[in-house]
Amino acid sequence: GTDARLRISRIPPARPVGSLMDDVRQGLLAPPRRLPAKYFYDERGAKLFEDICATQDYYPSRCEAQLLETHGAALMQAMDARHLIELGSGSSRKTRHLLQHAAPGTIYWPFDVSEEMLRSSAAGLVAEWSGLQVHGLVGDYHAGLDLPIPDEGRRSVLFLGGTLGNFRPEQAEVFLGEIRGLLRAGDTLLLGADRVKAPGVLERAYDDREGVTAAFNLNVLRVLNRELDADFDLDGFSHRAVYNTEAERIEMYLESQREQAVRIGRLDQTLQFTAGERIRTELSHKYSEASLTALLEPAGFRIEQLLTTPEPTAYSLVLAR
Ligand code: AVJ
Repeated sequence: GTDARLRISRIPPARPVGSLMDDVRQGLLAPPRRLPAKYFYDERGAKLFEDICATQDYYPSRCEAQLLETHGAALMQAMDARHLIELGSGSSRKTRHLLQHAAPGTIYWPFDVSEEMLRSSAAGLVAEWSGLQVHGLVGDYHAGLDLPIPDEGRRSVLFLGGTLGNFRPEQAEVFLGEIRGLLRAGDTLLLGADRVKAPGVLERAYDDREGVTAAFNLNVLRVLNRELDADFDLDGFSHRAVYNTEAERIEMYLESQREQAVRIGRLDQTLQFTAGERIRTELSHKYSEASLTALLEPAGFRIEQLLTTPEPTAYSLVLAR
């Protein structure tokens, strides 16, 4: 039955990872104000991200889905994996283009912080494919990749959506090293990476005309209000997305619309914002073939396939071994 093929485990942090309180203390109390992007993803934020993927303007997930659909069979054959481990699996919707080519006995390990989304997508997958086992992992991959994968069988790590881009290059290299620690000779990494392109296309993708990205960005203030007993007025801040050409990255900000004070109850602190003052909420790096190689090679990966959608919305899937 489906129950025997579905398990969910909680993954405790393998190492201490800064709490929201620590990160707010470190990043928000004084300018330049910034917050780690991972706090977007409470249940509401995870759903808003799914909605972003359905907008006209946010091309990466559509491009990635198209690459997975077109090349899914060949990728699965090249990976030849018994264990498919997906970091930040979300709804697993795009991964279906791979899973539909899975050999019987394949085990899919979706790893995500959003338990509700993980449970419902895992249930859907085992119901649809009788040859598939799903072992969902609930946790934060920033706290390490010490995962209960059995020794037996080839592995492939899937890190899709371009999420590696949220790390600064030096952190990305460390994280790729951790991924490599999960893999043995012959195992693979399938990485989604958004490409450097015209700033206008990028800025539109991160400030979509339906306003979903704006709602997603502002949602982090709701997270702070709830978790830290803060009193951010969501109408007092607006969404900004700027492409930094030098650093080859989108930077998202929340900009204070006026001079205002914000109380953070659990820190017993009051923040003073000037009009126009910004909080940086996300970095999303864009890659060239050269920068991808420069990131992957020192981590011990060799690029085996580089699949890219056409301009103006270039997006790549990298199969590395
Ligand atoms: C899920 C991190 C890949 O950076 O494109 C989408 C998140 N932020 N729109 C990205 C996001 C604004 C997304 N990642």
